Amino acid sequence: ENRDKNRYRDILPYDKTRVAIGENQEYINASYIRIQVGADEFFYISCQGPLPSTVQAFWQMVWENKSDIIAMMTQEVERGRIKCHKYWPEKQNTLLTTGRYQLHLENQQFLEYFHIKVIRMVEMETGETHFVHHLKFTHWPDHGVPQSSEQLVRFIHYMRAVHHGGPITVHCSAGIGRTGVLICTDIILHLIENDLPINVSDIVKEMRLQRHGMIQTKEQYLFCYKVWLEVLQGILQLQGNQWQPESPRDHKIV
Ligand code: PTR
Repeated sequence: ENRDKNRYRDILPYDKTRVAIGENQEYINASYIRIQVGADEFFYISCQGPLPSTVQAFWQMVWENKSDIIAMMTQEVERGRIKCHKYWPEKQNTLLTTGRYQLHLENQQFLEYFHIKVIRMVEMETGETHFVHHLKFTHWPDHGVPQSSEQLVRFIHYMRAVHHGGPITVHCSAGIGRTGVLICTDIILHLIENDLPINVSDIVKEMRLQRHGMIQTKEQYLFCYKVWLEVLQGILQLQGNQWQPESPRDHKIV
C-alpha cells in the first residue's frame, strides 16, 4: 500500500519509531530518533528526501511535530541522478500551496557551505502560522564525507542557534547515511561542550535501533571521529595561545 511513498526499496522505517501522520496515522518514510545525553534528550526526525508524491505528507509532518528546523544534507541532483524533490518555495513573494498549508519564503541567504531559508507556514483553515528554518548543506557528496569538519561544525552551530523547539528534521536522499553523521556529530559536539564522556559506537547503535542503517559507510563513521579530534585540537590550540611556559627565572636558586 505504501510502496510508492518510499524512495528506495531497501530503506524503510521501523514500525515502532515511524512518524505517523494525521488522525489516520498515515505512513511517511521517517523515523523518530531520541538520544539521551546526560540529563537532556536530543530529538530528531530522520527521513528520506521527499518525492513529488510525498511533499504534502512531509510538510504535514513538520507542522504536526512543530519542527522548526529542516536540515537538508543532499542536493536535489547528484551525479546526474535525482536525490530529492524540490519541496520548498524558491522565490520570495511566491507561494507554494501543499495540502492544508501555504508556504511563504520570507528570507534567504546563501553562505559558502550552506543556504538558509526562512519559511512561514500558514494553515489555511485556521490562519495559524509556524516558522521553519530550512538549512541546506551544499558540500556533501552522497555515500561520502564533507571535505572538512569545520564546515559541518559551523553548520551545526548555526542550526543550534536558530533551534527553539520540537524535533530537528534531518534528511538526505535515503535518510540514513549523511543524516546519521549529522545527528551523531551534533551529539558529539554537545558532549565535548559539556565535558561529558563520548562513545561514538554507542551513539551509532542507539540511532540504529531507531532507524536502520544510520551512518552508511566506514568513511562516514571515521568522519565522526575526525570531527571529534579536530574540535579538540582547536580547543587545545586556543588554550595553547594563553599558556606561557615557565622560565627558570621563576625559580628561586638555593
Ligand atoms: N539502495 C540505495 C543505496 O544503497 O545506494 C539506498 C541509499 C541511497 C542508501 C542513498 C543511502 C544513501 O545515502 P544517504 O542516506 O546519505 O542519502
